This record gives sequence, C-alpha cells and structure tokens, in this order.
Amino acid sequence: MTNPLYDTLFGRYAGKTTPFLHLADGSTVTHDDFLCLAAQYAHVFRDAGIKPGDRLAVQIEKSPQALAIYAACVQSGIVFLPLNTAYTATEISYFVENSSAKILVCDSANETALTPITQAAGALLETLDADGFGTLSAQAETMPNSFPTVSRKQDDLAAFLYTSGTTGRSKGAMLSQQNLLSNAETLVDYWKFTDQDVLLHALPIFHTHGLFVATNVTLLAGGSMIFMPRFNLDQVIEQLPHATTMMGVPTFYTRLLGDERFTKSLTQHMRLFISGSAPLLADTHIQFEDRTGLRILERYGMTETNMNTSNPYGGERRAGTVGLPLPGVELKITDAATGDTLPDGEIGQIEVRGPNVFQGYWQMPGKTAEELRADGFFITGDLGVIDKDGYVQIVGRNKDLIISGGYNIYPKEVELVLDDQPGVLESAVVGVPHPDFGETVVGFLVASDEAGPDLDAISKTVGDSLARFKHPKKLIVLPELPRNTMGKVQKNLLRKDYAQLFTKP
Ligand code: MLC
Ligand code: AMP
Repeated sequence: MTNPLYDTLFGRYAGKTTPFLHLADGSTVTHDDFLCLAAQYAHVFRDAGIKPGDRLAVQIEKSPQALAIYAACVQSGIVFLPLNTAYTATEISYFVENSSAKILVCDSANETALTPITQAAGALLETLDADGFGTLSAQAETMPNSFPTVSRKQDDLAAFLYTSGTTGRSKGAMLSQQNLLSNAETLVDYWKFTDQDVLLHALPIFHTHGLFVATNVTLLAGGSMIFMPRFNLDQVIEQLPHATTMMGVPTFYTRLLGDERFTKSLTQHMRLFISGSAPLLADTHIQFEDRTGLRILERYGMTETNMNTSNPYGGERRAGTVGLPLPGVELKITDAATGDTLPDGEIGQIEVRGPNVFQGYWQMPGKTAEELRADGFFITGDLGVIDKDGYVQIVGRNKDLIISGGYNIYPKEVELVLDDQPGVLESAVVGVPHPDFGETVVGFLVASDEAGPDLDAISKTVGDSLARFKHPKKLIVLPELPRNTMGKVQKNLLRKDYAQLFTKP
C-alpha cells in the first residue's frame, strides 16, 4: 500500500457516489465529493510548500470542509493538528510555536488576532469559515480534483493532538498511521459497524472522540454520518429517527434524559449508543435503560492511546465499568510506587500497551520517558481495578485533572493565571460535581493584602487567556488554603467541603 491510512479510509472510495455526510440543510456529501475536495486542498498545501511530515494546525468550526482538511493531510503526508475552537489567541500561540506548524487555518473572525502569531512563527495563515468559504477554499476551487497520494509507512506520523499537562504546559501526542488504523479496525469489528450504519455525529472534530473514533470507524465501515455542527438538543432529537448509532460524552446522555421527548419510541430503532471521554454515572446508565430499554455501551480511551477498553457488544454491558481490554490491547493494574503488577481486585494505576499507543510527546523526551515505559506500557494516570470477570472499573485519577463535559482541564494551567492576578497571594483549583458537565472548575484564592482580589477583574483576565471551558465557574476567597503537615495543599478537603456547590437542590 502506498499510504495505509489514506488507502484504507479514503482512497477506496474514489469515484463512489455513496453518501458520506448528511447535513442540516438536507443535502448529502458523497464519498467522491469529499475526496475531490480533499485533493484540491492537498494541491493548495503542496503548492504552498508544505511538505510531508510538516505540521498543519487548524482552528476552525466543524464542517465537511474542515473534515476534508484531515483527509487532505493524510493524502499528502502532512501531520494534522486540530485545535479546540474555544482556545484563545494566547493558547493558539503556544501550539503553533511548539509544533513549529508551517501553516494555520483559522476562522476569518480570528484572522486579525492570529496574524501576529503566525508572522512571529514564520507560518502561513489561511482562513476557512463554517460555511466553507475563505482564502483556502478560494485557492482550492481552481485546483485539480485528484492528487497523487504521497507514500507513507505505517510508523509515519499522521496527527498531533495536544493534551494538557500537569505542569500547565500542553504536550503534543504524536500519533502514527498505524495507531489510528489499528484502533479503527478493532472498533469496527468490536462494535459491528457496517455500511448500513448512520452515525449521529454531534461531537467536535478536534479531539480523539469525534475525529478518530467516530470518523475513522464510519469511513472504514463504509457507513455515513449525520454531521451536526455541535450538540443541540432539539436537533439531536429531530435527527435521531434517521440514525442507527450515536457516540457521545455523558453530558449528551444526561441532557437527552432531561427531555421528555427522549422516549422509547424515539430510540427503539437505534442499534447502538456509545459513551466515553468521561465517567458515565451508573445512575445515568440505569435511567437510560429504564427510559429506552437500551443499554449504553461505555468505553474508555485517551488522546495518547485512542480506545483501550469497551463493554461488549453482545455480552453484558456493566454499569459503572468501562468493560474489557479491546482485542490487541494489553491492560494491567500496577503499584504506582514499584510498577509491579497487582492482582485482580486491587486498585492501582492503569497501564496499557498495544498498536494503539502513541509514539511519544513531541520534543519532550523527559515527559515521554516518565509516562511511556521502555517495554511499551503507557502509564495512563487513571486508577482502576479489574474484577473477577475481567471488567475494568475506573475509580479515580492519580493525575490532577478535571474533566468537564468531556474536555480536560489541568488545574495548574488555571492556577498559574490566577496566581498572577493583583491581590492574589496564591490559588488552588479543583473539580467539583456538576449536574450538566459531570465536573466543573472552582478556583480558591487567598488575598495578598487587605483590599483582596477584584473577582470581576480576574474573571475578565482569565477570559482573555484561557478557553471558556477552563474558566472557574466560581471563585471563592479563603483566609488560607488547607495544608497537610508537609505544607502540601489538601485539594481533597476542598473537593469534599464544596462537593455540593452545584448539586444542592
Ligand atoms: C461549553 N462550556 C463548557 C463546556 N462546553 N464549560 C465547561 N465544560 C464544557 N465542556 C461553556 C460555554 O462556553 C458556555 O459558557 C457555557 O459553558 C454553557 O455552554 P453550553 O451552550 O451549555 O455548552 P455547549 O455548547 O452545549 O457544550 C457542552 C458540550 C460540549 C458538552 C455539548 O462541551 C461538548 O461537545 N463536549 C464534548 C467534548 C469532547 O468531544 N470530548 C472528547 C475528548 S477525547 P458561557 O460562560 O459563555 O455561558 C477524549 C478521549 C476519549 O477524551 O476517551 O474519548
Ligand atoms: P483525553 O486526555 O482528553 O484524551 O482524556 C482522557 C481521559 O479521559 C482518560 O485518561 C480518563 O481519565 C478519561 N476517560 C475517558 N473515557 C472514560 C470513561 N469511559 N470513564 C471514565 N473516564 C474516562
């Protein structure tokens, strides 16, 4: 094969007018339309001097055109680097610089703010808006609609996805063609996807879940997707009758259950509902079954590893567990101090190994060595236990991470911003339960002087530098932070004392 990922996911559809994307306006993008568009983008990138192995960053709204850039990168051997649309210019600056991206494609609304960043980094800037128009499309229109696929090996890199880090600095997880392809092949088989499937796609396409799990699985199986710009409850309920499957974060399912239009008759034709990216409460699982008669299939993955475990398709889908290791994925529970494997039934850190596990963090050999063992096992930072039937349960995290509505937030990144504010001596950021987002961010501040911090001014500054989903939903001033005898802040006490901040009736 010239290019395993391109040939397997995309190239085989050349000339095929089968449906790929169903859009809100009732139109359909066929596989061939999609490939032609991708080829035109690939020409633009090649003519601009972007070479195989170079990074191409995108921060654009979800659209068929945005997805075609992913295909164009795979076809031309460029490393695809998608970025959350919520990131501020300050955040984008770090990603462009750290990855030494050769080009950034952004929404024209952000062009002015991002131009100084690409200029400083010596990168090109093109625009692509949600409606498909922009400087990139204008050039693409004049290009041939086929492109000679660039030869790639399975170990060559296909994508960089940045994951936030404990120190506040995000790390670029390097994913190879084989990482993506092997996982897609496993999932199609495990979840029994076919060309008859129509996946309701309401996830963003800048993270593993919406980009690789949903899209690669659909492409490999030959099915189609109802491609929605975002999760909108009314539109999801309207489109469900046309779908066979849906993938979502737990917030999707709690929002659906909160709506009385979400009934058994609306869902009885559905083959499969999948949940992941954050813990699905056993209670949500049970409520879902009571309402629909169907059991959500929960699986567990990460940016660095794609999918690791899944509840079975045919066997028991056990509430509160993430199921069994996927075929080809080894999973063990280890002692954090010694690295020794623990017997089933004991809680420890989850480690995984397999063709799905990434190639390391871009230009961070130290971080890579801390988390990826020489024998190929990746230390996930999640804490879990394996029961007597082999089901894995995630019981916590030994990384200081908050997952809000499926987005990850490392407290350190928010604390660094808060600590810098006038009137703030120090801060501590924790996650507390939230009825909609599962968990949400709360910031605790200690005043540095009599006057104390100006909370409104701080909220504004945080807004300028951090994406909205990372903002503390509440800032609380305390006389001091709780500390243990070693002087370490006891975040567990803050979590406990404020556990009902958002959930008290
Ligand atoms: C939006 N907001 C959030 C938020 N999403 N705040 C905290 N956490 C979030 N996840 C902010 C908005 O900016 C807004 O702020 C306010 O909350 C209310 O917005 P909303 O309209 O209710 O939010 P909505 O647009 O509906 O988005 C919620 C959501 C979305 C859950 C639909 O966040 C989403 O699609 N999440 C999916 C994330 C995902 O794909 N994760 C996969 C990662 S891959 P304000 O202040 O303006 O009111 C991975 C690996 C794996 O983890 O295993 O899959
Ligand atoms: P990310 O870095 O965005 O890829 O997030 C990966 C993290 O999401 C994992 O390390 C887990 O902590 C969490 N996660 C993913 N799926 C699940 C799940 N089904 N249950 C609990 N946590 C999950």
